[in-house]
Amino acid sequence: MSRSGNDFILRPEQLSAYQRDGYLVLEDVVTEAELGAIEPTFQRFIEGRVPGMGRDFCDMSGPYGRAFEDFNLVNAVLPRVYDPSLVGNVFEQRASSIARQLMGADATLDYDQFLAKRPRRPGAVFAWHQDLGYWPTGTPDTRTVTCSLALDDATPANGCLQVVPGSHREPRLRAHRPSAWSTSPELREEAHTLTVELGPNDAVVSLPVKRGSISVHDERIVHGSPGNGTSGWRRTYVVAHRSRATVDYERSIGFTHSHNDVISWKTHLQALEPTAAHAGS
Ligand SMILES: O=C(O)CCC(=O)C(=O)O
Repeated sequence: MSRSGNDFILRPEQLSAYQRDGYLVLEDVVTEAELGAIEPTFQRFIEGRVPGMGRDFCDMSGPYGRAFEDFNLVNAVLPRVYDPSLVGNVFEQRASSIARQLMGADATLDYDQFLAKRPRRPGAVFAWHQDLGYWPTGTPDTRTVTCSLALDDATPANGCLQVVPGSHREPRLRAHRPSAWSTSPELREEAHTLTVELGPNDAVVSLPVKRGSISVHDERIVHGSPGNGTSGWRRTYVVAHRSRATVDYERSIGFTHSHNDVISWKTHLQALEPTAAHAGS
Protein backbone atom coordinates (compact mmCIF):
# COMPACT_ATOMS: atom_id res chain seq x y z
CA MET A 1 0.00 0.00 0.00
CA SER A 2 1.57 3.28 -1.10
CA ARG A 3 -1.48 5.55 -0.88
CA SER A 4 -1.02 8.36 1.60
CA GLY A 5 -4.08 10.62 1.56
CA ASN A 6 -4.22 12.08 -1.95
CA ASP A 7 -0.58 11.20 -2.59
CA PHE A 8 0.85 7.92 -3.83
CA ILE A 9 4.40 7.30 -2.69
CA LEU A 10 6.80 5.52 -5.06
CA ARG A 11 9.62 3.33 -3.81
CA PRO A 12 13.19 4.04 -5.02
CA GLU A 13 13.19 0.89 -7.15
CA GLN A 14 9.99 2.05 -8.87
CA LEU A 15 11.60 5.39 -9.69
CA SER A 16 14.59 3.67 -11.25
CA ALA A 17 12.46 1.07 -13.09
CA TYR A 18 10.50 3.90 -14.74
CA GLN A 19 13.71 5.53 -15.99
CA ARG A 20 15.06 2.19 -17.24
CA ASP A 21 11.93 0.65 -18.77
CA GLY A 22 9.74 3.68 -19.56
CA TYR A 23 6.71 2.33 -17.70
CA LEU A 24 5.40 1.12 -14.34
CA VAL A 25 2.36 -0.73 -13.05
CA LEU A 26 1.20 0.54 -9.64
CA GLU A 27 -1.29 -1.44 -7.60
CA ASP A 28 -4.32 -0.08 -5.73
CA VAL A 29 -3.94 3.58 -6.55
CA VAL A 30 -7.69 4.28 -6.32
CA THR A 31 -10.03 2.49 -3.90
CA GLU A 32 -13.32 0.85 -4.82
CA ALA A 33 -15.25 3.64 -3.06
CA GLU A 34 -13.26 6.30 -4.92
CA LEU A 35 -13.87 4.53 -8.24
CA GLY A 36 -17.58 4.47 -7.49
CA ALA A 37 -17.59 8.26 -7.21
CA ILE A 38 -15.91 8.70 -10.61
CA GLU A 39 -17.72 6.02 -12.60
CA PRO A 40 -21.13 7.70 -13.19
CA THR A 41 -19.38 10.65 -14.86
CA PHE A 42 -17.20 8.28 -16.92
CA GLN A 43 -20.33 6.47 -18.11
CA ARG A 44 -22.07 9.70 -19.17
CA PHE A 45 -19.19 10.35 -21.55
CA ILE A 46 -18.69 6.84 -22.84
CA GLU A 47 -22.40 6.36 -23.51
CA GLY A 48 -22.38 9.51 -25.64
CA ARG A 49 -24.54 11.54 -23.26
CA VAL A 50 -22.31 14.65 -23.18
CA PRO A 51 -23.30 17.06 -25.97
CA GLY A 52 -21.12 19.48 -27.91
CA MET A 53 -17.83 17.55 -27.98
CA GLY A 54 -17.33 17.47 -31.75
CA ARG A 55 -14.29 15.35 -32.59
CA ASP A 56 -13.38 15.03 -28.94
CA PHE A 57 -15.88 12.17 -28.91
CA CYS A 58 -14.78 9.65 -31.52
CA ASP A 59 -13.61 6.12 -32.28
CA MET A 60 -9.87 5.92 -31.63
CA SER A 61 -9.70 2.82 -33.85
CA GLY A 62 -11.20 4.34 -36.98
CA PRO A 63 -12.14 7.40 -39.01
CA TYR A 64 -14.07 10.38 -37.75
CA GLY A 65 -17.74 10.33 -38.67
CA ARG A 66 -18.51 6.72 -37.76
CA ALA A 67 -21.95 6.14 -36.26
CA PHE A 68 -21.69 5.80 -32.47
CA GLU A 69 -22.87 2.16 -32.51
CA ASP A 70 -19.95 1.37 -34.82
CA PHE A 71 -17.30 2.80 -32.46
CA ASN A 72 -14.98 0.00 -31.31
CA LEU A 73 -12.72 2.08 -29.05
CA VAL A 74 -14.81 4.89 -27.59
CA ASN A 75 -12.63 7.93 -26.96
CA ALA A 76 -13.68 11.01 -24.98
CA VAL A 77 -10.91 13.61 -24.92
CA LEU A 78 -10.63 16.33 -22.25
CA PRO A 79 -13.56 15.21 -20.10
CA ARG A 80 -12.46 17.64 -17.34
CA VAL A 81 -12.99 20.51 -19.80
CA TYR A 82 -16.50 19.37 -20.68
CA ASP A 83 -17.36 18.51 -17.06
CA PRO A 84 -15.31 20.55 -14.57
CA SER A 85 -16.70 18.49 -11.68
CA LEU A 86 -13.85 16.10 -12.53
CA VAL A 87 -11.20 18.71 -11.72
CA GLY A 88 -9.25 17.81 -8.61
CA ASN A 89 -10.70 14.32 -8.19
CA VAL A 90 -8.68 11.78 -6.24
CA PHE A 91 -7.22 10.09 -9.33
CA GLU A 92 -6.03 13.45 -10.68
CA GLN A 93 -4.42 14.19 -7.33
CA ARG A 94 -2.64 10.84 -7.04
CA ALA A 95 -1.55 11.08 -10.69
CA SER A 96 -0.11 14.54 -9.92
CA SER A 97 1.71 13.13 -6.91
CA ILE A 98 3.20 10.31 -9.05
CA ALA A 99 4.16 12.75 -11.82
CA ARG A 100 5.92 15.09 -9.39
CA GLN A 101 8.04 12.20 -8.14
CA LEU A 102 8.89 11.03 -11.67
CA MET A 103 9.49 14.38 -13.38
CA GLY A 104 9.78 17.09 -10.74
CA ALA A 105 7.77 19.70 -8.88
CA ASP A 106 6.64 21.54 -12.04
CA ALA A 107 4.57 18.56 -13.25
CA THR A 108 1.32 20.09 -14.50
CA LEU A 109 -1.85 18.30 -15.55
CA ASP A 110 -1.93 18.67 -19.34
CA TYR A 111 -4.89 16.57 -20.52
CA ASP A 112 -7.25 13.78 -19.62
CA GLN A 113 -9.04 11.15 -21.69
CA PHE A 114 -11.63 8.39 -21.22
CA LEU A 115 -11.19 5.23 -23.32
CA ALA A 116 -13.52 2.22 -23.51
CA LYS A 117 -13.18 -0.88 -25.66
CA ARG A 118 -16.56 -2.33 -26.42
CA PRO A 119 -17.08 -6.05 -25.75
CA ARG A 120 -16.32 -8.48 -28.59
CA ARG A 121 -14.62 -5.89 -30.79
CA PRO A 122 -11.45 -7.31 -32.37
CA GLY A 123 -11.18 -3.96 -34.15
CA ALA A 124 -10.78 -2.03 -30.88
CA VAL A 125 -7.08 -1.69 -31.58
CA PHE A 126 -4.98 1.23 -30.36
CA ALA A 127 -2.30 1.42 -33.06
CA TRP A 128 1.38 1.27 -32.08
CA HIS A 129 2.71 4.76 -31.40
CA GLN A 130 4.80 7.03 -29.24
CA ASP A 131 2.68 9.73 -27.61
CA LEU A 132 5.20 12.38 -28.59
CA GLY A 133 4.56 11.50 -32.24
CA TYR A 134 1.05 12.92 -31.87
CA TRP A 135 2.07 16.26 -30.46
CA PRO A 136 3.54 19.46 -31.90
CA THR A 137 7.29 19.63 -31.93
CA GLY A 138 9.18 22.64 -30.67
CA THR A 139 8.87 21.79 -27.01
CA PRO A 140 12.41 21.75 -25.59
CA ASP A 141 11.28 19.73 -22.59
CA THR A 142 9.24 16.75 -23.81
CA ARG A 143 8.87 14.92 -20.50
CA THR A 144 5.43 13.47 -19.89
CA VAL A 145 4.04 11.12 -17.25
CA THR A 146 0.83 9.43 -18.41
CA CYS A 147 -1.18 7.53 -15.79
CA SER A 148 -3.90 5.12 -16.99
CA LEU A 149 -6.40 3.97 -14.38
CA ALA A 150 -8.14 0.65 -15.03
CA LEU A 151 -11.89 0.80 -14.40
CA ASP A 152 -12.10 -2.86 -15.44
CA ASP A 153 -9.41 -5.48 -15.02
CA ALA A 154 -7.29 -5.03 -18.15
CA THR A 155 -6.02 -8.33 -19.56
CA PRO A 156 -4.42 -9.56 -22.78
CA ALA A 157 -7.84 -10.95 -23.73
CA ASN A 158 -9.67 -7.61 -23.49
CA GLY A 159 -6.88 -5.63 -25.13
CA CYS A 160 -4.66 -4.34 -22.31
CA LEU A 161 -1.79 -1.95 -22.94
CA GLN A 162 1.34 -3.38 -24.58
CA VAL A 163 4.75 -1.69 -24.49
CA VAL A 164 8.22 -2.13 -25.94
CA PRO A 165 10.33 -1.70 -22.78
CA GLY A 166 13.30 0.63 -23.17
CA SER A 167 12.09 2.05 -26.51
CA HIS A 168 11.76 5.47 -24.78
CA ARG A 169 15.59 5.59 -24.72
CA GLU A 170 15.94 5.43 -28.53
CA PRO A 171 17.74 8.59 -29.70
CA ARG A 172 15.08 9.56 -32.24
CA LEU A 173 11.34 9.31 -32.42
CA ARG A 174 10.18 6.70 -34.90
CA ALA A 175 8.44 7.91 -38.05
CA HIS A 176 4.70 8.10 -37.48
CA ARG A 177 2.35 7.43 -40.37
CA PRO A 178 -1.34 8.14 -40.60
CA SER A 179 -3.37 4.96 -40.29
CA ALA A 180 -4.62 3.26 -43.44
CA TRP A 181 -8.09 4.74 -43.58
CA SER A 182 -6.78 8.28 -44.09
CA THR A 183 -6.44 9.38 -47.70
CA SER A 184 -6.51 13.19 -47.90
CA PRO A 185 -3.47 15.52 -47.83
CA GLU A 186 -4.52 16.89 -44.45
CA LEU A 187 -4.57 13.33 -43.19
CA ARG A 188 -5.38 14.10 -39.61
CA GLU A 189 -8.64 15.62 -40.77
CA GLU A 190 -9.99 12.15 -41.56
CA ALA A 191 -8.78 10.26 -38.55
CA HIS A 192 -6.66 11.13 -35.59
CA THR A 193 -4.68 7.93 -35.44
CA LEU A 194 -0.98 7.60 -36.28
CA THR A 195 1.11 4.47 -36.22
CA VAL A 196 4.73 3.29 -36.12
CA GLU A 197 6.28 0.09 -37.40
CA LEU A 198 7.55 -2.53 -34.97
CA GLY A 199 10.97 -4.00 -35.77
CA PRO A 200 12.14 -7.62 -35.40
CA ASN A 201 14.01 -6.76 -32.21
CA ASP A 202 11.05 -5.12 -30.49
CA ALA A 203 10.13 -7.31 -27.52
CA VAL A 204 6.48 -6.62 -26.70
CA VAL A 205 5.30 -6.87 -23.08
CA SER A 206 1.60 -6.90 -22.11
CA LEU A 207 0.62 -4.95 -18.99
CA PRO A 208 -2.35 -6.52 -17.21
CA VAL A 209 -3.74 -4.01 -14.70
CA LYS A 210 -6.41 -4.72 -12.09
CA ARG A 211 -9.37 -2.39 -11.52
CA GLY A 212 -8.19 0.49 -9.31
CA SER A 213 -4.56 0.00 -10.32
CA ILE A 214 -2.72 2.00 -12.98
CA SER A 215 -0.04 1.84 -15.62
CA VAL A 216 2.31 4.80 -16.05
CA HIS A 217 4.20 5.49 -19.27
CA ASP A 218 6.75 7.85 -20.78
CA GLU A 219 5.98 9.97 -23.88
CA ARG A 220 8.57 8.13 -26.00
CA ILE A 221 7.80 4.50 -25.20
CA VAL A 222 6.38 2.54 -28.14
CA HIS A 223 2.99 1.25 -27.07
CA GLY A 224 -0.44 0.21 -28.32
CA SER A 225 -3.15 -2.30 -27.52
CA PRO A 226 -5.00 -5.08 -29.35
CA GLY A 227 -8.74 -5.61 -29.77
CA ASN A 228 -11.20 -6.83 -27.17
CA GLY A 229 -12.09 -10.52 -27.58
CA THR A 230 -14.10 -10.80 -24.36
CA SER A 231 -17.75 -10.23 -23.43
CA GLY A 232 -16.82 -7.36 -21.09
CA TRP A 233 -15.66 -3.78 -21.51
CA ARG A 234 -12.11 -2.55 -21.00
CA ARG A 235 -12.46 1.00 -19.61
CA THR A 236 -9.50 3.28 -18.88
CA TYR A 237 -9.16 6.80 -17.44
CA VAL A 238 -5.99 8.58 -18.65
CA VAL A 239 -4.38 11.64 -17.01
CA ALA A 240 -1.14 13.08 -18.46
CA HIS A 241 1.26 15.56 -16.88
CA ARG A 242 3.95 17.62 -18.59
CA SER A 243 6.16 20.43 -17.29
CA ARG A 244 4.59 23.84 -16.65
CA ALA A 245 6.76 25.39 -19.41
CA THR A 246 5.71 22.74 -21.93
CA VAL A 247 2.02 23.09 -21.17
CA ASP A 248 2.39 26.88 -21.51
CA TYR A 249 4.16 26.39 -24.88
CA GLU A 250 1.41 24.08 -26.14
CA ARG A 251 -1.29 26.55 -25.21
CA SER A 252 0.65 29.44 -26.76
CA ILE A 253 0.44 27.74 -30.17
CA GLY A 254 -3.21 26.83 -29.70
CA PHE A 255 -2.65 23.18 -28.86
CA THR A 256 -4.89 21.86 -26.10
CA HIS A 257 -4.99 18.12 -27.01
CA SER A 258 -8.52 18.67 -28.30
CA HIS A 259 -9.22 17.00 -31.65
CA ASN A 260 -11.10 20.20 -32.47
CA ASP A 261 -7.86 22.26 -32.36
CA VAL A 262 -6.92 23.82 -35.69
CA ILE A 263 -3.36 22.58 -36.27
CA SER A 264 -1.47 22.09 -39.54
CA TRP A 265 -1.03 18.33 -39.26
CA LYS A 266 0.62 18.15 -42.68
CA THR A 267 3.42 20.37 -41.40
CA HIS A 268 3.57 18.39 -38.20
CA LEU A 269 3.88 15.07 -40.03
CA GLN A 270 6.63 16.42 -42.26
CA ALA A 271 8.50 17.49 -39.15
CA LEU A 272 8.35 13.90 -37.95
CA GLU A 273 10.05 12.41 -41.00
CA PRO A 274 13.31 10.77 -39.85
CA THR A 275 15.40 13.06 -42.04
CA ALA A 276 14.00 16.24 -40.55
CA ALA A 277 15.42 17.81 -37.44
CA HIS A 278 12.86 18.20 -34.67
CA ALA A 279 12.94 19.11 -31.06
CA GLY A 280 11.89 15.66 -29.96
CA SER A 281 15.00 13.93 -31.27
O1 LIG B 1 -4.74 2.05 -23.05
C1 LIG B 1 -4.61 1.87 -24.27
O2 LIG B 1 -5.13 0.94 -24.85
C2 LIG B 1 -3.77 2.82 -25.06
C3 LIG B 1 -3.70 4.18 -24.45
C4 LIG B 1 -2.62 5.02 -25.02
O3 LIG B 1 -2.05 4.74 -26.03
C5 LIG B 1 -2.21 6.23 -24.33
O4 LIG B 1 -2.82 6.60 -23.31
O5 LIG B 1 -1.23 6.86 -24.78
